[in-house]
Amino acid sequence: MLFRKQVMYGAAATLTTLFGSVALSERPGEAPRSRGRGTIRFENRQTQSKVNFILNNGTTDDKPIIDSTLGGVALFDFDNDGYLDIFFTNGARIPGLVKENESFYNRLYRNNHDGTFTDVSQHAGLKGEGYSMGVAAADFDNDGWTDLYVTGVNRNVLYHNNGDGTFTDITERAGVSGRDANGKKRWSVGAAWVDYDNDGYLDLFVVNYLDWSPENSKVCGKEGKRLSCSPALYHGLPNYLFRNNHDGTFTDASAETGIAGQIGKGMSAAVADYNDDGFIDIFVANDNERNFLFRNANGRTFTEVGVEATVGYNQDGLPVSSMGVDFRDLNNDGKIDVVVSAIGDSAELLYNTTKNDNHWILIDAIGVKSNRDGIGTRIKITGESGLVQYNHVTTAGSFASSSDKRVHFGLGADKRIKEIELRWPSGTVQVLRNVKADQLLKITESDK
Ligand SMILES: [Ca+2]
Ligand SMILES: [Ca+2]
Ligand SMILES: [Ca+2]
Ligand SMILES: [Ca+2]
Repeated sequence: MLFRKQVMYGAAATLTTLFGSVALSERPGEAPRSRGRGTIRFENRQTQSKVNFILNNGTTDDKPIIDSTLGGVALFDFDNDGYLDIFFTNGARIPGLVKENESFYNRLYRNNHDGTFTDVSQHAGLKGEGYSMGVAAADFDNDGWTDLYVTGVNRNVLYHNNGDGTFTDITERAGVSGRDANGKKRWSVGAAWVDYDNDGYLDLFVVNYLDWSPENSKVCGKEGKRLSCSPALYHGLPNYLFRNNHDGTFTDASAETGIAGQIGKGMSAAVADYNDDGFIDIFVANDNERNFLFRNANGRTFTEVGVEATVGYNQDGLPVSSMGVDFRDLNNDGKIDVVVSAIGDSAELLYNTTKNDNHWILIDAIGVKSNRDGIGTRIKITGESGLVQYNHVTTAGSFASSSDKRVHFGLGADKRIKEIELRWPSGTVQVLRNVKADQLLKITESDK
């Protein structure tokens, strides 16, 4: 497990890899930590790519706290042409929290297969509403097309992918607007798709942050030199868990599952079956407070075990300011490309230009009895050298962002893989033997 320790009121960018996920954050103007270090090299091809997105947080002289926590990126193949497309979230005018002009629109860029991208946000119907924060991509209705959930301060939106290049906002019908029982919208930052009850349909976990509104916004620092206030000045919020009803609607299961009982200051979530009982668990990175680890009890309820599992605090027993989170074993040495969104600046498209002879494999798990995205599938690979690696399918992880669901393994010198074992959420165990490296391997869940 890896999570960042960074004070949240330093504005953060978001890194999401084209082939998996990393948990890194940078302040605007700083070079990404991994760039140029050691043997790994990245080259920013933003100009050539025609991805001209600039993250506009709409900040004002009072520096309201919402201005530093946005900037989600999703890498997903919205048109199923085999090439990853890029979606960015964006801010809005403060205090109105309305996307008044196109500088605030969320953006979808279609991959043209030649290193360039085309802005298709308008046609796709994804320009968005309100002050957006994060994004989570997955195929929640198992129709083969990846859908999007966009979180925000005053709007959360679920977009159904129509399969023809357009999306439809189905938030209200689906029942996932993020408003509480009193109709008050909670400020959501992260979200994660997870099939917590193993019924073959993805459920939605929404990470809520602070009880902020334009009316209760605090100001800090001297007039003319305002600073973003500490999150300690605001109350936290409980998170949401929405259970998929298989008909395009969701039931708010936050109370019955025990999720609603924990108040935090959540920024992002990651999912993994950490105790290997076949039910996926949920880790929430809280800012300035102890983190949560929700242990799944048989797909019905969750127990918060962050402290006993020793992830609640840092090694000094203090809460850490956790922003991004990743549950994976990151070692996720092949060529990994990265997209970065930075407040007030152009996005960066960092292509990995490292020269080496390492081998790799990219696995696309397609569920049949399990959810179609295969989210939650545990993959164990044994290389010809005997090297064993584990990973699992997820799109959650990294700050407010959504990664490619395909699972990448670096194989070092191994040109062949002795064995690939998949343990699907349905319980099915599937084994492939003697597989060659350096390929995208689609594996469909077997029916036995
Ligand atoms: Ca595509
Ligand atoms: Ca879908
Ligand atoms: Ca489910
Ligand atoms: Ca578990």
